[in-house]
Amino acid sequence: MNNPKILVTGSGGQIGTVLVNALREKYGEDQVVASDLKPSTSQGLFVQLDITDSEALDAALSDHKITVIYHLAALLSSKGEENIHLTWDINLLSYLKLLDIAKSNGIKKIFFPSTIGIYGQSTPKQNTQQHTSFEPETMYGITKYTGELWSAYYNKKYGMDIRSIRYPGVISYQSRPHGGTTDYAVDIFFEAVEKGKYECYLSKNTKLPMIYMPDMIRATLMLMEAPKDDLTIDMSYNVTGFSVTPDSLHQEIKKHIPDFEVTYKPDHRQQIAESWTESIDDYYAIKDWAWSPKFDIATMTRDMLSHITVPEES
Ligand code: AKB
Repeated sequence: MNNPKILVTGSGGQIGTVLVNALREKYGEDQVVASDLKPSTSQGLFVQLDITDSEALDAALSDHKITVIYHLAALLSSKGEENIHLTWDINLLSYLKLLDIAKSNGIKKIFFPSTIGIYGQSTPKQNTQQHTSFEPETMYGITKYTGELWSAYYNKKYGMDIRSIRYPGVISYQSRPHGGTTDYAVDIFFEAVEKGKYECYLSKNTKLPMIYMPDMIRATLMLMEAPKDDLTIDMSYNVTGFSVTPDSLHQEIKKHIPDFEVTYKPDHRQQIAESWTESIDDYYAIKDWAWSPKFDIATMTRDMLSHITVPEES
């Protein structure tokens, strides 16, 4: 494909903020249109867009002659439970409309992020395989799993080229997540630097798969650039960086901030986390597009702490 003209939906979120910059660096400033429900706070091409508004989406695609879509707009696992019908509308119905609008605009290539939230109690928790049991317990997980099935269906039936990764928790310093179950793994760093203490909403030994943002961006771009014939997964690729517990992150941060204290007060997110898996087998990503993470818990922690600074007193 010639230089793609890209639309990123949900560009104001944790991943969108960083992905838009990475895409602009790779393909050129004018090749990437960011879009979000909220007005943009940064430079560059931007369309303010409610993802449930099909006409506005259609107009944005044709006005900007879009050839590739990264569809990030979604409500995450915790926030999604507050209004499950709205979550269904935003995460799934809007995606289905987007697929049809993309198809009628001649756009075949789409990135659709899925999640470890598609797993449930019946999924083996260790080294979770690509092909396994899926009984998600959150509306977020249900919409993402159904979205994976629709993606595979459109790929087969209409020759679309929808690619997807099951994102683990993403740790980043550039932007903070909202409404997820894995948000603590970002918050803990900011609170360590800013306050020297943190109250965690998950219990001490709750283990979840994570990935550091630079690896997540690299994985996303690697998958989108991979030759189509090399891809053997039509739904969504398992990808991981490393697994952590709140305690292992605490101990790792303490190597840099010895007095850092963490207390535990599990809330409703504990149940969500316990329904997910602890570690992921990303065999197909390694085999099909040579995936390999660069960061582990130690190198990620050092890098995170080198980027977060204590806010100045006002
Ligand atoms: C969440 O916690 O909901 C997300 C995810 C793992 O998909 N970060």
